[in-house]
Formats: sequence, C-alpha cells, structure tokens
Amino acid sequence: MVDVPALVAQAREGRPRAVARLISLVEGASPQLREVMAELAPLTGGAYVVGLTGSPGVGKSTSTSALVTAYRRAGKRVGVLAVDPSSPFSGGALLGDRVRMADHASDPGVYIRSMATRGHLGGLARSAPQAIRVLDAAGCEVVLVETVGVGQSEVEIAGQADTSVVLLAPGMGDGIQAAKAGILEIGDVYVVNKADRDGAEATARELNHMLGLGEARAPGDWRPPIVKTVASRGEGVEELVEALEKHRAWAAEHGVLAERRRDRAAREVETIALTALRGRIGGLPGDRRLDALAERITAGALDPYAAADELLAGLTAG
Ligand SMILES: Nc1nc2c(ncn2[C@@H]2O[C@H](COP(=O)(O)OP(=O)(O)O)[C@@H](O)[C@H]2O)c(=O)[nH]1
Ligand SMILES: [Mg+2]
Repeated sequence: MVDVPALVAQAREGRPRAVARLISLVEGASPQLREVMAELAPLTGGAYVVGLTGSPGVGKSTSTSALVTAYRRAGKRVGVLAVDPSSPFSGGALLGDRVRMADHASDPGVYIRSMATRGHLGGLARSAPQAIRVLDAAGCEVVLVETVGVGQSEVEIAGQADTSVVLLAPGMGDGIQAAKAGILEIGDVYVVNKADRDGAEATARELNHMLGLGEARAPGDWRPPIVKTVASRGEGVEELVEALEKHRAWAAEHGVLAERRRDRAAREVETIALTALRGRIGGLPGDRRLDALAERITAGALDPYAAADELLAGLTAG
C-alpha cells in the first residue's frame, strides 16, 4: 500500500518521483485511486490548462517545448502531458518527444510525462483528466497537454482545456485533414507553424477562410487569432503566449473558463460512472437476471427496451 498523503505532500514540494508515482497510480487505475483523488481534490484548480493538437509532424512537441521555455522564463512551474495513444510505450514518437524535451530534463520547475492508452478504449478519457489533476495539485501553474488530433477522444481532451491550440503547417494538406477530424471547431488559438516554409501565408489564408474569421461576430465574442510560428527557432512563441493570455483573460471575464471547468468535471464524473455501470453489466452474463430477460425477449413476451429498463432498475436497486 502506498502512503498517499505523504506522496501528495512530496509532489507538492516538487519532487518529480512523487508526481510520477501518482500519475502511475492514475494510469494503472490503482485500487487506491479513490484515495488519491480525494487527497488531490482540495489542491486543484490553480493550473491553467492548455491543449495543443494537430496532425503528426506539425510541430506540437517542438511548440510545447518552446512554450515551456517561455513560461519558465516567466518563473512559472510547468507540467507537460504528451498523450499519444497510437504509440506503443517504447515507440519512436515518445522517444522523439523525450529528445526534444531533453532541454528541460534537469529543470525541477518542469514535469514532463508521456501517456499512452495501451489499447484500452476509454482509458484515455479517464486517465488524462486525472493526470492533469495530479500536475495541478503538484503546483504546476501551467499544464500543457499535447494530443494527436486524429481520434475522437484525443480531440475531446484538447477541447476540454482552458485554452485549445490547434496547429497546422504548410504543405501537409492540413486544412482538409483538420476539417475532417473536427479540430477546426475546438481552436481558441490557431498556429500556423513552420512559417519558415513556403506556403505558410497561403495556409493562414485558407485557415482564415475556413474559420470564417472575416465574418462579423457579436461584440464580446472571441475571435480566434492565427499566430505564425517557427517553433524550432522559438519565433512567434512570445506572440503565442500573448494570444493564450488574452484568451485566458477573455474566458475568465465571460464566465467561459468556469463553464469549461464545470464541463470538464462533468465529463469526468460521467466517464467514471459509465465505466462502473459497464463493469456491473459486464459482470452479468451468466447472471440469472439477464438470462431471464433474454428468455422473455426470445419468447416474444418482452421488448429489448423494456428489458433494458428492468435491467437498469435492478442495478440501481443494488
Ligand atoms: N522547418 C521547420 N521545422 C519544424 C518547425 N517546428 C518543428 N519542426 C520539425 O518538424 C518535425 C516534427 O516536429 P514535432 O514537434 O515532433 O511534431 P509533432 O508530431 O506535432 O509533435 C521535427 O523534425 C521538428 O524539428 C518549424 O517551425 N520549422
Ligand atoms: Mg509530438
């Protein structure tokens, strides 16, 4: 058994091993998960969560690293969560992230963690928000969450951030891909990275067009800015930080920040409850209740909806 309160206290002192241990408990769905979450709850809410998403190779990790540098310069403690469900644990992408993040490896004000789903569906939806909680409670003032914008749950994770950054790059056929993946709906700030390459201007124009940024908006509405960067050289990163700060201020002023955080919490509860429910139903095959209902359906005495109602009523009754 892990001494959870001691571990949390160490994490708050900024000890990376304690943070790592807590995230491992979260990822592994440890039996002590409840205790961990209860201990963390009063310590969360201080972190500004920024999601970065976009196609593979667009420059998310490079931009994340550049943002870490910028926030560190401002004296902030930073947490990074790199979520890449497509990569196996020892895979190339994760290794690549580590190499790029190596600049920050010896900085005690930065905590970096890669996460993969290891194949179980819904695992990411549960563990990513909880890992963010760990970093938040550990005292990270900014938490950067890098996700590949290709799957539903990854886009969802990015969309639940306080501020969502969508990255594109010239010459990747990105526009169409982005639209397909639905990531054009979630951006609060857009980045055209690799602005040192041909076509950056055209990509920004196309993006501007797709977003309908030329159209009039109601006063007070947020107009997502498009920031051009060369992340590998740190160019445009100050502008990006400025755009993030502007969005944060706007979101706080208009109640959007509080609303998003409530949404995020609601989704977390929903995911946990549905997982528990699925577990209880999944434990039913062979159970007489389900068998008896199935018997009545095949005999034409009951329809499947009415049967499901009975099943659920039975579950809530205990
Ligand atoms: N030319 C150029 N290359 C970049 C820039 N930003 C990142 N890269 C390179 O693009 C490749 C993919 O970057 P990475 O950050 O791993 O992309 P990710 O898959 O979105 O995380 C790497 O080789 C980077 O060095 C940039 O602004 N300009
Ligand atoms: Mg990456």
